Amino acid sequence: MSRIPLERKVLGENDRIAAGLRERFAAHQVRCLNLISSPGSGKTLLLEKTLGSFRPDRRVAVLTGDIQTDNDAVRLGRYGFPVRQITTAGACHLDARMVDRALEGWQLAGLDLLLIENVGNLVCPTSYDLGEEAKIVLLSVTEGEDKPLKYPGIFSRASLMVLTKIDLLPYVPFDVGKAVEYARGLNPAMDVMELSAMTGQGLGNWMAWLDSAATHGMP
Ligand SMILES: Nc1nc2c(ncn2[C@@H]2O[C@H](COP(=O)(O)OP(=O)(O)OP(=O)(O)O)[C@@H](O)[C@H]2O)c(=O)[nH]1
Ligand SMILES: [Mg+2]
Repeated sequence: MSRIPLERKVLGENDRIAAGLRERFAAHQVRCLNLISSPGSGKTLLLEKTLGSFRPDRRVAVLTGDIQTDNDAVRLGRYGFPVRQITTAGACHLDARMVDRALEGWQLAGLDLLLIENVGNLVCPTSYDLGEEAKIVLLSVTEGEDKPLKYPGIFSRASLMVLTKIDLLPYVPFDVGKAVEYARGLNPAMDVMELSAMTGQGLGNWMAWLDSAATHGMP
């Protein structure tokens, strides 16, 4: 009897559910984006600034993953858009089943854009398809420019790399050119942008990218 390694079995099941989600998103023309980064790179603050700059009638919702708390959903829930926390009880990533369950009761027909903040982790979330149209990787300038070399999986699969916290560039040794070179060495087609959610620098580019992704699909 052949033994299928457990990980492959789990991922196979995940892919099946993710394919169902992708079909539902397509049927309702919902663009779904999966934000992935190390803990603390600035996913939630960027999403807060994003929601804060949307018009109140924008058809957007957010799912946010966390191992333990609902802190991020509390932060994101202040902007008047539907937000749900997915607490993974120890798991280091979201999976498609968690997303499927979290969407229960939401009318996808009422949405154009679904933003998913994954659990802070640069490795585990990479292998789990959530039915998203694109993965976005955030890399803050405090993490070191070598991260694309050390964690190639996510940098190879992401459609966009957002370099965050650029307001801190005067204080930390981070070579933006090298970070981009390393990331593009893995993924030449990847879009790259730099921003500070704190000061607002570069946020216009992010909003334009998001609008374009929401309207036309991946830029
Ligand atoms: N200086 C500076 N700090 C930032 C910026 N963006 C986020 N931060 C700070 O970095 C810390 C972490 O930000 P979060 O948005 O919570 O990061 P996260 O990626 O959502 O974290 P997890 O959900 O734990 O993975 C907070 O103290 C933020 O205020 C930025 O652009 N500049
Ligand atoms: Mg967060």
